[in-house]
Amino acid sequence: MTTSSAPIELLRFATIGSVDDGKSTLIGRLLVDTRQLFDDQLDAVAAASAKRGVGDLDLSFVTDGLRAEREQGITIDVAYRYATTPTRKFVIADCPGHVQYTRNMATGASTADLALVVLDANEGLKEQTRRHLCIAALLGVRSIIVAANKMDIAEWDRAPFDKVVEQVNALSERLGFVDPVIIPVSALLGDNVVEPSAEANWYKGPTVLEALEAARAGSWSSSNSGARLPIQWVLRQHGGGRTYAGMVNGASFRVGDPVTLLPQGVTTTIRAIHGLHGQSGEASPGLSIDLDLSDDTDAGRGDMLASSPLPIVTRDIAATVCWFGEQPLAKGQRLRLKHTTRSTPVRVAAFDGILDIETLSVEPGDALGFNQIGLVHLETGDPLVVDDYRDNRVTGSFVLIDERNNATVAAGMVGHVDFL
Ligand SMILES: Nc1nc2c(ncn2[C@@H]2O[C@H](COP(=O)(O)OP(=O)(O)OP(=O)(O)O)[C@@H](O)[C@H]2O)c(=O)[nH]1
Ligand SMILES: [Mg+2]
Repeated sequence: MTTSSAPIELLRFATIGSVDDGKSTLIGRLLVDTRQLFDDQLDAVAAASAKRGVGDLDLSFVTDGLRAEREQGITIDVAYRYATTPTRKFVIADCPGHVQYTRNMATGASTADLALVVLDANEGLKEQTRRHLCIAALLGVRSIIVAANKMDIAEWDRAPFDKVVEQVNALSERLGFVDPVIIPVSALLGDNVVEPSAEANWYKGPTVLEALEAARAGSWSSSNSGARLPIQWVLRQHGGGRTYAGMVNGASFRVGDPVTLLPQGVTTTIRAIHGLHGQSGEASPGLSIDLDLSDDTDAGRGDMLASSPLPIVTRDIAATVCWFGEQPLAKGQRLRLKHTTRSTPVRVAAFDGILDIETLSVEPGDALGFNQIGLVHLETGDPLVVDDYRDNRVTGSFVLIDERNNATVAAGMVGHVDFL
């Protein structure tokens, strides 16, 4: 319990950066040094470390729990962890850095308020780190904290750190990250993670924990759109009539508000809102509710109830996609698109350009290779009700599915993003 009147804010963050640069070790260090782990959890990590012959305590084992991860010493799947300090609650997504698993990183970063970028200060900004930063920017992440890691190997020499600062600042300006905080750390030894380092007397900034506690929370769910209810279920009521169930996003719904059912384009008002705890006058983003409307409407799963400003209804989507399929994405290709509660066939109608992650320029091209980012036009079988991704991260995003094997092969954002 806190004694202050303000509620403790929740910050969702994801670790990003190239393989082996120390993301999991940093999270392990953060959790151990803020005493988030129980003795039996620490014992299990120590036992696994001894079994693999990796010293007393391999901190990366705190999040790398899969057998394949421990055997190969890499993260494969995103591991979610929770932490609480006297001023903050954290939901942590520890993502993999290996190029093969970039798709998992995109999943982990897609709900983050902030990215904790970990890079090896001795090696500088690598291509995979640039790729992760591009994807995080596309996914709407605006804040980053950069841990220039393995400073123990650099013997706390300031030169490699200064180089990282220069590289990160140049890229951040292009990608729209606001005031990145860049910190020299040793995740392995714990310098500047929770405890300030005695080694870097030239560094006067915050520790990683202090920077995380000071960061802006809640940006993931902030939006410029009106209220949205992608309909999940239609519930038939006793005595006729029906109500619509789903999860609210974008803004709040209030009883008496006008709402439009899309794609039908029918306008009515909200008669009642039923939540988990009974009836209420208002429903805010993130709540699962059941809406009762004043007029009889005929809607189904995949339709959307929306308040002004309204989303658009379209079958031609200009989008930015990160392609994770093993075979290239080509013009004319058919896939399935999943957007909120709707799923529809889709065809790649045109390529508008491919992002060069080295120069951040957009080059012409007619196919997207593994892990490439491109601008496309998609033609959908059914009309979709969408917002621009910059206005709403829920109704502005989608995934593409290869129907032959049901694999998710792309993450998509509605609109062509600013920096491209
Ligand atoms: N010397 C030194 N080694 C470190 C430091 N941080 C991490 N390491 C080592 O770097 C290796 C990789 O660490 P991980 O934490 O697994 O790296 P990762 O970024 O999570 O890797 P992926 O999740 O596979 O992308 C391990 O052997 C760590 O012990 C550090 O600050 N100093
Ligand atoms: Mg890892």
